Amino acid sequence: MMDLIRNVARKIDQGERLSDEDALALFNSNELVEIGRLADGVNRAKNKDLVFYNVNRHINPTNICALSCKFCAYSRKPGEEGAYAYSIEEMVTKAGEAVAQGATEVHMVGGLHPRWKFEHYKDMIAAVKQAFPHVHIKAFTAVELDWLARRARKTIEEILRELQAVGLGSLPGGGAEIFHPEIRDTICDTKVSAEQWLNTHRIAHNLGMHSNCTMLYGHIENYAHRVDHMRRLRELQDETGGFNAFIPLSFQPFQNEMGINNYTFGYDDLKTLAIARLYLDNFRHVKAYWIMLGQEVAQLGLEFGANDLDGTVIEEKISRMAGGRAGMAMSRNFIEHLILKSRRIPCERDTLYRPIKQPELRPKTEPSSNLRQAINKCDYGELLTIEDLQLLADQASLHEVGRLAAAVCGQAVTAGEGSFAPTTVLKLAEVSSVEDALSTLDAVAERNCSKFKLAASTIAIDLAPSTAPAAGESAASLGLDALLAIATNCRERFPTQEVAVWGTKGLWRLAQSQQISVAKLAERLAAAGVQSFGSSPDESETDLTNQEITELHSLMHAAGIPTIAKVELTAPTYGPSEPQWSAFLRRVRALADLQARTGKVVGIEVTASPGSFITTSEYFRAIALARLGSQGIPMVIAPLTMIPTLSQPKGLGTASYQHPAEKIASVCLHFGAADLGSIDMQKLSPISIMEQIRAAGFKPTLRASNQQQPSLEVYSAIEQGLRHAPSLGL
Ligand code: V47
Ligand code: SF4
Repeated sequence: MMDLIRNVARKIDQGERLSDEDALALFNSNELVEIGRLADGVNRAKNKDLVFYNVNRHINPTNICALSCKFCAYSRKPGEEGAYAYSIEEMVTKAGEAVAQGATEVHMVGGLHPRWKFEHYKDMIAAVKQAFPHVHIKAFTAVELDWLARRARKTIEEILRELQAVGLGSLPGGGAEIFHPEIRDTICDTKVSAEQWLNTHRIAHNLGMHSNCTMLYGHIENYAHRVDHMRRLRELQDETGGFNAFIPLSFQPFQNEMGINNYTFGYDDLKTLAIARLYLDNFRHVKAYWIMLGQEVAQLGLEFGANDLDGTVIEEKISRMAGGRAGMAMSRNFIEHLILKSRRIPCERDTLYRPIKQPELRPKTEPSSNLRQAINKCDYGELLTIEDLQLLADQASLHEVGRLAAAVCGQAVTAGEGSFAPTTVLKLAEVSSVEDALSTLDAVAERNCSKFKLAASTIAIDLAPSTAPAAGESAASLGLDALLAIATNCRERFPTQEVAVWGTKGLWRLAQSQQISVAKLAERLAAAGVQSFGSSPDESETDLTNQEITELHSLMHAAGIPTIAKVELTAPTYGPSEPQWSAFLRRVRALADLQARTGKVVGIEVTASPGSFITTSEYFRAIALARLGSQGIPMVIAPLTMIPTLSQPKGLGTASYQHPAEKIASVCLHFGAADLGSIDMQKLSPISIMEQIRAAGFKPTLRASNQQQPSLEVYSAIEQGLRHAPSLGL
């Protein structure tokens, strides 16, 4: 595979165009970090450190549509529930609200209204333009234009000239979907053909109008269809040069007639952005459309060749109605925050990519010789000092630390595997007695087994105070005897599962309330059959010193209990300042030193401390640095349920991704993580997580003493992508 990367790198260096075969091979390769690094290089050569965004508003005039594309959750028939159509006054009002917030662009696309005449569409544009002459109107996909032309019995050129005359500025990129007839004829057979779509854009370009282009991916198409799609766009761009930006649109999987209910994998999103950047060598701009990717993947997209985050958007309906979770609007401040946190320079643009204000570019700096030394040390497998790690934190690119960290993972016994621990969690503070605890565990175990045909591999007794609204007794008040009795019983009832205790502070509280030493407590836990110890996800440990943490872990080790430690990254304020790398790295190093003494630290979990403003690219850097700073510790864990996310999901009942972190978790496996942490099977489906891991190119395995691998039928369901295979009752 590295031959492929070398070959592509050589072509890029020599200004040679990638072939379709190259693009296809990249899609089929698992070298995510390397592909991203190449794409980032190409992007920076074109756009330096600039990342564009615009202040805009989407107005979708109507969802009433004459067509019935199979993937579309947005359209309605006249009179159908949920059908709407804005009046021209309403549209002007909406545009006015956006202008008041500084919008320079209005983006208008919608359904093909069976009764609206061409004149009505012209009036729409004219009214908005008259009210706000300085606003750029980007409106109507090639699909809408074809519809208008047919209804008005005019040519596309005539339609475009008339719309241009009343204020149409450019065309959006929608309606392209997938050009290849094998797919197009299935998902939107009544829509304009690829040739018609491309010709409409050709005509617009020849009239001096710019346009965008999109590709709807992540449904039934394969990689070859994607490459075919991009090739046709590249050819038209060669001919006219009229495309501003390429925008891959990740399929939003709700309420479609194709029976697809999976979001795209973050891994696929990033690869698609990067390959688009590499293959579409005649495009200057590649957009990470956050509305469909989610803010987390969109920000990471900036490392994978994207140089544009689209805009503030406000009230987007098309993806929202199809299950988009990213929210309807993002403030200018938040967009800038994401860009600054990826160490790039935000630049507000107009529709034609002219900066609204000239940005200040940083002078290009060569990597310091110290940084090069630190990188060389990594490459030769030498131990890094805390100063080396700090240099990597401050100066190395995310790809560089990712590459180095992945190489460390590649040397591990479990290389190529991505593990996690399906877990049954018992909050001690939420049970009232030993009997209550045991019957709760029995019920959960029974439910999990019948639902997933898979037993948990770990039973975790969490000592943190309850986070439930009606909190019961505190752990300390239920007492040590109860904890020991529960552990002993678990060992008997669930002999193939590991019994873990979670909670550093909880352990101290327990020792204090029982007036025994932690050493003694550790011995008693070991005697009761407790086999591992870790942090509680619900209690931060940033206020504990490294010495306190390592001492507690070493007492556990002395009692024969292996441990997993937590390292939290802190960014106390919102804004461009860097997170507290030094404190983070020192804790990593303290744990690595402990490991050198006891050899019983099984892993370190990387999380953000509560309330911290950690963005996704910072989190990925933290994963990689943790890996590089703790060479002797078997695994770095990106605990799926504790990955910091930027947007919160809003109760989308049947969502395949119950948490946005699920979209990016398996990508962490490419940046030095080997494990996705404990997955509470009451909250997340282990099947979906295995599928994620597999999609990122790793073999999913279960961690901990449970040797009971998923049944073959579960594995084969994953292979076939049958996440909701009815026969399995999943
Ligand atoms: O044409 C419809 C797509 C497009 C779904 O030019 C879906 O700057 C995902 O083109 N999941 C409209 N996509 C949006 C569009 C666009 C968006 C942002 C910027 C620009 C630009 C253009 O949305 C449609 C269709 O391809 N779409 N349904 C869905 N379920
Ligand atoms: Fe209508 Fe566009 Fe939806 Fe197709 S994708 S049904 S053309 S609104």
